[in-house]
Amino acid sequence: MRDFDEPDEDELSVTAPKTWATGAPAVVHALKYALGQTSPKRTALTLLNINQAKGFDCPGCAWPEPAPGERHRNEYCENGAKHISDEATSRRVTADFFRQYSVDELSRKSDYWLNQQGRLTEPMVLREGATHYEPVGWDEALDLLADELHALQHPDEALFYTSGRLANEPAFLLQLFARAFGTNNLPDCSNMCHESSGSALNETLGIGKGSVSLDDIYDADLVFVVGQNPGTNHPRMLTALEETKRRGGHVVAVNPLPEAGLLRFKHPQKARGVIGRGTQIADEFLQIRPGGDLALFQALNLLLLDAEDKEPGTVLDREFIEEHTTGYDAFAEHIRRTSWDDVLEATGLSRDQIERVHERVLESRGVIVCWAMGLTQHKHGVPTIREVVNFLLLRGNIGRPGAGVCPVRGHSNVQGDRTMGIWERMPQPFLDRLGREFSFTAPTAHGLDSVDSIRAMRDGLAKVFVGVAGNFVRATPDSDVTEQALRNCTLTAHISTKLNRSHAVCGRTALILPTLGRSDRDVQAGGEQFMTVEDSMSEVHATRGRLAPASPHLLSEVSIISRLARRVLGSEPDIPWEDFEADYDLVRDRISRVVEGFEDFNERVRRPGGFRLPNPVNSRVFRTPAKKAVFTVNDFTMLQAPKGHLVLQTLRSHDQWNTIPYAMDDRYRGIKGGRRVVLVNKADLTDLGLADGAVVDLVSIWSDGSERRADDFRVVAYPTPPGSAAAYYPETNVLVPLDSVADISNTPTSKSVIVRLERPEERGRA
Ligand SMILES: Nc1nc2c(c(=O)[nH]1)N[C@H]1C(S)=C(S)[C@@H](COP(=O)(O)OP(=O)(O)OC[C@H]3O[C@@H](n4cnc5c(=O)[nH]c(N)nc54)[C@H](O)[C@@H]3O)O[C@H]1N2
Ligand SMILES: Nc1nc2c(c(=O)[nH]1)N[C@H]1C(S)=C(S)[C@@H](COP(=O)(O)OP(=O)(O)OC[C@H]3O[C@@H](n4cnc5c(=O)[nH]c(N)nc54)[C@H](O)[C@@H]3O)O[C@H]1N2
Ligand code: SF4
Ligand SMILES: [Mo]
Repeated sequence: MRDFDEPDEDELSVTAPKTWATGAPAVVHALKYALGQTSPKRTALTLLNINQAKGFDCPGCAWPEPAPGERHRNEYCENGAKHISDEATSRRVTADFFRQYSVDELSRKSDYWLNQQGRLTEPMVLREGATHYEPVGWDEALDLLADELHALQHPDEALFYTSGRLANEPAFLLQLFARAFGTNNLPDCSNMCHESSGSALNETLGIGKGSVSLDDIYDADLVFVVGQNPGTNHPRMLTALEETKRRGGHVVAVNPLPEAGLLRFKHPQKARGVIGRGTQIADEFLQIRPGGDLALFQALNLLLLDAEDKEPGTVLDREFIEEHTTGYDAFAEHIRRTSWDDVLEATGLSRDQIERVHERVLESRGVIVCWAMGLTQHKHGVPTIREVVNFLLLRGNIGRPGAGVCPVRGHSNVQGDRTMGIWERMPQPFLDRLGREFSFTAPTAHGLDSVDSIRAMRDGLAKVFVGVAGNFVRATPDSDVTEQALRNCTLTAHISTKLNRSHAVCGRTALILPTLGRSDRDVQAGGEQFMTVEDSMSEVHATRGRLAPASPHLLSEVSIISRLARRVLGSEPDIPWEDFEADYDLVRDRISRVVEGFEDFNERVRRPGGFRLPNPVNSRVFRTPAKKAVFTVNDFTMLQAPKGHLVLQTLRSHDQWNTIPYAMDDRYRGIKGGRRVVLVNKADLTDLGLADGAVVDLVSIWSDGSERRADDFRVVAYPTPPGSAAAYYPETNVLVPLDSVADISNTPTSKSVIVRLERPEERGRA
């Protein structure tokens, strides 16, 4: 249901989607947003420091920066500039603000409005039974939280959620605290994001991370961009793909939508990009039906096997397969049974199109597959990614230059957080090393992920929720269920930079603990501090804020976690929390002893550009039980909606950062002034008897017979594949049933929600 005010949408207008991305207008849009948030001076200071070796890491996506010597003076994109301006805003949320608005009123405000109020400035508490948040001192706030944690019957009744904005040092301390307290309940945003990638890659290659570097992307002969919209979500990836093409490589885009950046790209930092027609990025665009990727890669694998049969010894990398893999025979036998009729139906593509791409594969020595949410957020996300790995293994495209797997991560440090131990299922050797280093026994039972955390709160099994960064209530599925789950808690506490809905939909007692952002200077007893992050390509580097903090009352995340841990744990185990708070080098020393690949961390991270974590896959070392890369057998599946229904994907607009819309526009898709739109193919509209511009409710159906509804969406005729639709997240999260998750990874199926479109006058009649 739509239960809080959103900007007036009478202004909504729709024009044809754009066929190119970036260029001069992008720069103008970024500056406009920046100057709407803060002064020209602060804007200049922030923009000059983004992604520079001595500045701070862009708090946007996890796409890597080029090596320090190769960086542009403005090494950021339009959206990076918006993300940082949003944090560096001069607007402030003060105690007066909380006196003015009750929690109930705040819970009716839109995500946009809440974010626009600015930076949080002092700790606030909502006492049991109160209607308003009130100011509270840091000591009292942390005592209160510590008391609630002590009052639990078991540590597993507490949940510690993180979002990928969190840098390495606080992430390491958070998981240390949670485990010393006695629980592995460390749900994170990754559970809803690339968990399917981690599951598939761990099983097949022995490590849940991507294997390629930026140089590999430049040098590849063929790059697949699957289920990803880089023009909006990883804009500087287009610069890299432009370089791939300049060096003679090719790009295949696989997407249900003709996303602007995939088609044509104009480089904003080069004169030819600002004036010229730009570079055509995709040499082939496969407009696939949602969920058709498993079928596509099975078809490509079948074509490779057939080609090898015709000319034995010329297509497959037999040596690699024999020496480094296992499971080939069962895989090959299974793939040979693939039916073309099924493939064409599942993908909506023609055999010609798939064969053209196959020809390109044969012509290419180095092949990389990049992917994001279009693969991971499906029921069959894990098998689909396993099939992508099969595809790469067949021609030895793992462990050599210009080839490999590239899951493109979302949040700037989401990969680093996992490396630091933020995972409810951290492997036992890590837990052992952690326990040895700090003289305690880490709990071994797996903790709860995001979906299971919601279930636990719903069922009264978890009672205290601590969120470090992020916006749990809006990031998660089944909004009504999730909101009730959080309201069941005795206490919810959020360590945040900005106001969001998770502060308003809260437990009986609630805390807002405001913290420094990436761009803020962080001075502790031991002097000025920096932190570190790891990008999507395993490059670890320093990030150092440069601005005066948003308020004198802010504490860093490291301080908050250390002070809380001291209160909760006392001296048992003996962990020097006070020293950690004073000097982050001491945290890094411990990381270097616990986390693999971080030897001499303090020294190496001070080198310009930092260092790259080794990925054993690149030396063809596979840490699977068989010590080899694993071919897998994946049952063919097809995603189909019953008659009169559509497969709805929930996705990001150009003007939002995850749960936070910055504006009501989605420029590249031609949408302006509103977000309650649903993009539907013209032929489907005709079949459904609907016209472009009609207003409908989106009603999702689930196997238990239950229905969920999101009201009043404007229909936009759009070139989506027949039978499918698209609408923005988080407005549509209410439609995703909590139990609708990907097999194995437990990731909500945000890209395949079965819906029907209902006119408001039909409400309740179906
Ligand atoms: N500006 C901006 N940048 C961001 C974010 C943001 O919110 N705003 N979020 C960050 C985060 S956390 C993440 S995880 C990434 C997300 O980056 P993306 O994964 O690019 O994000 P989505 O908007 O979810 O888009 C998914 C894409 O997959 C396509 N798709 C959907 N279903 C299928 C399918 O079945 N098959 C195929 N082949 N494609 C499909 C959609 O059409 C769309 O182009 O972006 C990061 N960067
Ligand atoms: N339906 C649907 N649901 C989805 C998705 C989808 O595609 N469709 N995508 C999923 C994905 S991929 C992701 S990653 C999740 C995102 O889920 P989250 O990561 O939980 O959400 P964000 O919107 O990134 O969180 C924004 C909040 O983070 C806080 N914040 C920002 N910077 C900092 C900082 O430096 N420190 C601290 N402490 N706080 C900070 C601010 O208070 C801000 O309001 O959503 C998931 N949910
Ligand atoms: S591509 Fe990503 S990391 Fe780079 S500037 Fe843009 S948002 Fe920031
Ligand atoms: Mo994400």
